[in-house]
Formats: sequence, C-alpha cells, structure tokens
Amino acid sequence: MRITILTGAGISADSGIATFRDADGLWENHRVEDVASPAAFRRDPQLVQRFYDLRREAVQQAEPNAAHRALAKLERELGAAHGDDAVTIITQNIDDLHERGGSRNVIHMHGELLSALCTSCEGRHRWKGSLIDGPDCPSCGIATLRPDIVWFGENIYHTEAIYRALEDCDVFAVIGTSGQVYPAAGLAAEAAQRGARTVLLNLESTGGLFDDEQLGPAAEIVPVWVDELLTEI
Ligand code: BV8
Repeated sequence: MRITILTGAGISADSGIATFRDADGLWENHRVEDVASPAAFRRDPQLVQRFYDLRREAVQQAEPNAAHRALAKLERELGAAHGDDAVTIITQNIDDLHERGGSRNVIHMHGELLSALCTSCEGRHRWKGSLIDGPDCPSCGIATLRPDIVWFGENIYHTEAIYRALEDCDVFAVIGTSGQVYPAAGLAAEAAQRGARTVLLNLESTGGLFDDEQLGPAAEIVPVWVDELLTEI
C-alpha cells in the first residue's frame, strides 16, 4: 500500500500561517506572483528579501498542528507494515511544519524558507535569520544569497522524486490547496491516470475531479481520515 499526499498552505492555516487566498493573494498590497518572481528580485531585491524575512521569522514562531502530526503517524504506522516509502508527502509549502510534526519523507517542490541559495556558487545553507543585509555565502564568501524558493516562472524542484511518488501510489490525497498553481495542481490527475484513488481534504471544494472529498479544517478532518485509513489497512 503506497499513499502520496500533496499539501498546500491550507494545512498550515491551523498553525496560524496565512494562506495565499486568505490575503486574496496579496502581501502588503503586492500580488504574490509579483513579489515571488525572479523579475521582482532583480527589480527590488530588498522588497523580496523582506517578504521572505518576515515569513521566515513567522514560521519559526508557529507550531505543527494535528494535521501535520496525523500525517507523521500515518507514515510511521503504514511504514512499519509496508516499508519506509509507504507514505510520501509532496508539499507546496515552504515551511518546515511537516518535518517538525514528525514526517520524514517530505518533498519540498517549491523550496524551503529555512534554506538560502547562493547565486554565485549555488551552495545551499540552512538559514534561520535575515537575508536582507546581504550576508556572505558561507561557501564562497560572496554576498549573493537568495531565498531557496521556487518563484513563479522558475522550474519546480525534485521533479524525478515527485513522479516516482506518483508511479505506484494506491491513494493520492490533496490537503489544503486551492489547486491554482501548476504543475502542482495537475498532480492529482496524473496520479489518477496511473490508477490511484484520489481524495481531497480541504476547507472547501476546489472543483477538481476527486473520487472522494472531505471538507473541513485540516486539523480536524485529517486525523479522522488517517485513523480511518489505518483501520482499513
Ligand atoms: C513552472 C513559493 C515551468 C513562493 C510558490 C499552467 C497553467 C497556468 C500557469 C502555469 C502553468 N504552468 C506554469 C504556470 C505558471 C505558474 C502558475 O502556475 N501560475 C499560476 C498563478 C496560474 N507556475 C510556475 O511558474 C511554476 N513553475 O511551472 O516552471 C514554467 C516556467 C515558466 C513559465 C511556465 C512554466 C512554479 C510555481 C511555484 C511558485 N511558488 N511558492 C512562495 O511561497 O512565496 S507557489 C505558492 O502559491 C505556494 O507554494 C502554493 O503553491 C501557491 C498557493 O497555493 P495553495 O498552497 O493552494 O494556497 P492557497 O492560499 O491558494 O489555497 C489554500 C487552500 O487551503 C484553499 O483551498 C483553502 O480553502 C484551504 N484552506 C484554508 N484554510 C484551511 C484550508 N484547508 C484545510 N484547513 C484549513 N484550515
């Protein structure tokens, strides 16, 4: 039995992290697509660095919620019976709440807030502080660190691992995403084409084609869904 789960901002909402839709896709009156892009970074690097500095700080104040912890329990218990790769989380989120909630098999397709990428040497470094003052890259010493995040118009990370996780999964669950950003939004259809049963767990229906939909706050409905799954298997 293999379960692959795609998560979005909605799973972290119950940890107090605003989703993109909550803010109507805006941040300080900027459209997120306009701030989260290479062009924005070229045009106004300080604005973009500040956008991520504030979110990097907020994430470190947040705690994983019952939904994150339930997915970690699913990975542990299904893994015990069906092998370590029984559960894979593909997340669009750039926070580390899945990991702090206990999940180990997490693919960050849009990068991570707590990582900095050097545009000179391509070195990556765990980073909890600010990037706005142009700190030197620990590897090459040049002050060219950017958020290690996939912006609009940039290719996603870990494509091979993502498609491997789609290959032979029996269940593909989508949790807390509006399904507006590609290629993430197309993964459920790809999984269905490969024979997976698809389920949406979200605050509201998103109009996508799922075999099953369970609506409500993730912190409430995901633990129930996990316990039901674990009794079935
Ligand atoms: C790429 C990092 C090749 C930055 C992000 C095909 C068609 C149309 C457009 C495109 C396409 N292919 C590519 C594109 C362009 C673009 C795109 O999709 N644009 C959109 C705006 C149409 N995609 C790309 O550029 C991607 N790259 O494809 O490369 C390429 C290159 C050039 C040109 C073409 C192709 C890269 C996209 C990655 C962008 N980076 N994140 C950052 O975070 O700052 S995306 C970012 O926004 C998130 O990572 C996430 O993916 C997205 C927001 O989506 P959600 O997570 O779903 O959040 P949202 O707020 O929208 O929804 C929350 C949901 O939760 C709601 O449904 C709500 O009801 C629910 N909810 C709320 N509370 C709760 C809850 N559910 C449960 N419980 C709750 N308590």
